[in-house]
Amino acid sequence: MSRLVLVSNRVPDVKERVQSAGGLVVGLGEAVRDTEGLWFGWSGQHRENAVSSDVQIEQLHRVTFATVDLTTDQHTRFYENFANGTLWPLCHYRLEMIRYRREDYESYREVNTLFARKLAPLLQEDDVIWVHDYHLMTLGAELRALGVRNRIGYFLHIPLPPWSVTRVLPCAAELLRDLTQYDLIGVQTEEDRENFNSCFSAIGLFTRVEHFPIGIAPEEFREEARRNVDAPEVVRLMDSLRGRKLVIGVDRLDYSKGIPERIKGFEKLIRRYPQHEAKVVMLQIAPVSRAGVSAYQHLRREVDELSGHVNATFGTFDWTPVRFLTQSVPRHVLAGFHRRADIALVTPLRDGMNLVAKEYVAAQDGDDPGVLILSSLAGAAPELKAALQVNPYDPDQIAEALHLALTMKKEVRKKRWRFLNVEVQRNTAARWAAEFLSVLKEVR
Ligand code: GDG
Repeated sequence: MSRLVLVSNRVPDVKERVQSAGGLVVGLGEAVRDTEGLWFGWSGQHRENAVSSDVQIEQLHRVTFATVDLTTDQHTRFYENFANGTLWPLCHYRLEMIRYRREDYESYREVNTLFARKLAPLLQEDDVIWVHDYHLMTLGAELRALGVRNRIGYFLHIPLPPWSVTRVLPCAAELLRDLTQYDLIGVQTEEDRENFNSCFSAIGLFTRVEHFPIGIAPEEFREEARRNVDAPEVVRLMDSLRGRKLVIGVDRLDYSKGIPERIKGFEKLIRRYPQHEAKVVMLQIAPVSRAGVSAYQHLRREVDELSGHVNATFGTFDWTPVRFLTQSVPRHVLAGFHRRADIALVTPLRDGMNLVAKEYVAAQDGDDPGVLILSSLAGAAPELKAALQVNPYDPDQIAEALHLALTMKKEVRKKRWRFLNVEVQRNTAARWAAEFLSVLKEVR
């Protein structure tokens, strides 16, 4: 059986390797579980001069983890500036937020070249290589230039806009040309697939693109939620609510997630439907992410201000309407919170998929489930049609959906949840990985 080689910007850190974390790690972890695997990527360390640094190798069961360091300059230009300051806003349709500098793009190419040079000597003839995400668009072409003839697949976890938007990026055609060196490109949705094809046809090239919506490990998450429904932190949260309904949001603190619009929607709910005043609490968990990028610092201030404004306007001495947390919550506690929450508010302005929506569904008690309010612009929307879908740019729609959810009869909640749960159970992370790899193995 051939070996599977995974390449992603970050490889799971030591803690994540033994306990399951997010969907990507779980999905890929399951994909390598029954085969021998190599997982290659950045160590998470950056130092002044890493050009001559060796590959660090660690073995865990049948998986070899191979990591390299980046220089401080590469970390800034490749990771913060180009990947997260140029490609991320472009792919999330936020043209006004794009910062493009040619030096940053050159650093992006340089890091992809470095990855290829360090990875190539570790490869065996029949390895199947699977490269992940927007940090590594040109890695396939760099490996080909070094003579690597193995099958190489690529999966883009975030959306890809159509050519009319993508062409804004000065190096778009170059990146697309390099992407055609992959044997198969996987994306989350049918729409992303069509967009990729529109981009390739605009530059007169072709490569195979298919959509493979990513899932979670639903059984595992449901068990985690069940086990932790009375965990000390969950009990403390419930006590603090004093019988009020709980609306939960869980997102990296990222401008693609629509957190300000969501708080405005919650504010409109209280204004428009006074019957909910002092009867509902919104808990927004938003661990700080990419704090080195200025747009993220700005967002932090905006959410601070908005939640402070709602609390100062409507709060009473014993009711704080919005609780905004920027610290990460342990996964098992999160699972317990989800099971207890009456509503999940998942309203990204754009999202490749959005695993939180699926985790919330998996965590519910089928006899008394909560309601999922989901952005129609999340990649999960085509699968999760039984959610209350809203346009995330419209706080009025969010307010109406919240009111509907807060007053929804149990029978309706159960019926909607059953439809959602079928989807979440059917399309697991393991299945996602297996389907991508089976198509990759048959192309050419
Ligand atoms: C990218 C794409 C695509 C969040 N806060 C905490 C925490 N989380 C976990 C969630 C979930 C994961 O992080 C976030 O995954 P998402 O899919 O929601 O979003 P991105 O991070 O933007 O992921 C996205 C995904 O890749 C996979 O392809 O779906 O569209 O943008 O698992 O639960 N986990 C813990 N504490 C937190 O405070 N433990």
